[in-house]
Amino acid sequence: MTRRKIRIVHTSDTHLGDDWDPAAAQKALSAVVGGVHALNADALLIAGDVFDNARISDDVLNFFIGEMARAVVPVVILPGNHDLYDSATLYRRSPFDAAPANLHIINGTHGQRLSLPHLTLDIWGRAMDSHTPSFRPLAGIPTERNGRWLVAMAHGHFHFPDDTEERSSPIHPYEIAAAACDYMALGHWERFEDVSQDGVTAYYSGSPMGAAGSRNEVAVNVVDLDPVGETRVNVSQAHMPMQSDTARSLPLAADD
Ligand SMILES: [Mn+2]
Repeated sequence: MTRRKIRIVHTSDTHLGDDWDPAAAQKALSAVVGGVHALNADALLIAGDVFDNARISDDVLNFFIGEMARAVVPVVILPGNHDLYDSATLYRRSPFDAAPANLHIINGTHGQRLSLPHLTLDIWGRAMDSHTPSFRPLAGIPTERNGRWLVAMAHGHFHFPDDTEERSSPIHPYEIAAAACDYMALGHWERFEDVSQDGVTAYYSGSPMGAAGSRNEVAVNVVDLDPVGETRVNVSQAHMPMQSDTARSLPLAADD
């Protein structure tokens, strides 16, 4: 099989429905979807904590589903610790009955592989059902390639080599190094971070606003996979403006 040259936008930790500033989280997600179009991306990955908690209203779910339809390209979601795929998961609530065909939710709690044949792309992830030290986000990740691009998604805490504390949902350097993936899309940390190991490219995207470090824009990871390029995997950060109600409502300057 000939792999296609593709571009993926990776984000995480959008925390829709948070109590602190729900409007900002929604505007940030809309800016990410705008970025998917502006960057001509082939797919969007959201690596966990898409939603802040399981008590969020149907309005938030309906907003999200509308935005995913607006994305048009395939969107793959991996549940994280704020939006667990457990017996009470929000991903089985009725608004998802109306989800568009381009929205894919990884719900396999022992690992699941999705195929997007037109992109020559497989995506593997393990949906989190409990945020504990025994939940291993990378347990069961493929160790062999099948000719397609393989992108892994994982939501958890990267253990630096000198990290001695036991954390929930740990991701160890040796697990990344052993993975047969072209890119690992990580979530759980609010900030952008390169945690690549032994030639396996692995990044946290950070949350859209957290990675941008600004209230007026968002940042996402742009992952270019090119079968003939000198570097098969290239990762960069793209910044997009966030539509701000405050900015829109500012009065014109007196001398305008
Ligand atoms: Mn998290």
